[in-house]
Amino acid sequence: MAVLPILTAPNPILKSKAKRVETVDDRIRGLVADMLETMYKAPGIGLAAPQVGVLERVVVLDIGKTEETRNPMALINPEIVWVSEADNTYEEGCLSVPEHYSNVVRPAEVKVRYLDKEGASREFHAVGLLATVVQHEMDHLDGVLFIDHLSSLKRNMILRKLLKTRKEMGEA
Ligand code: K1U
Ligand code: ZN
Repeated sequence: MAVLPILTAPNPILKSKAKRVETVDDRIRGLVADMLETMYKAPGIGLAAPQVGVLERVVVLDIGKTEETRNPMALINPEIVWVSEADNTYEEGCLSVPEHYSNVVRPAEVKVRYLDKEGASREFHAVGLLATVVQHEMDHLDGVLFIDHLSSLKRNMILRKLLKTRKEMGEA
């Protein structure tokens, strides 16, 4: 297992659409293991493959609060098959948009169909924080960041700040 570097915005990979996984094999299971290790190390409660530079439709999640209550989930080719009419607002963060947080409105509940690590088709019903995080991670698979849900004024302000920080750190 390995901790992978997490890409930060602006980066064209984070704006690209990820491809469906054709076969759930040891390569994908290895990617899932590396993504979970990377997510726990960050720390984060979700991670999508494009955030580690892999344009494939793979997501990991764990909203457990402590190591004792860990509940890692891996979703391969996830699809939202139902959304609630009611919305929920949550102040979101993103490991690819470090140190910025904003309210985002999304459906309060969703039903998600996905392949598990053995390639079996499964579904789950998500509410509350889990519903927010799974939608946030699935956006990453389509090249959408939480800042894309904000006004262009707010989004550009955040992107400018990220570029400034990157320059100050000598990375650009
Ligand atoms: O970058 C990501 O996609 C992960 C992101 C997931 C997320 C968080 C909140 C709302 C929507 C999506 C994060 O994990 S940011 C870090 C974070 O929220 C957190 C970190 C440690 C403990 C608890 C929360
Ligand atoms: Zn994110």
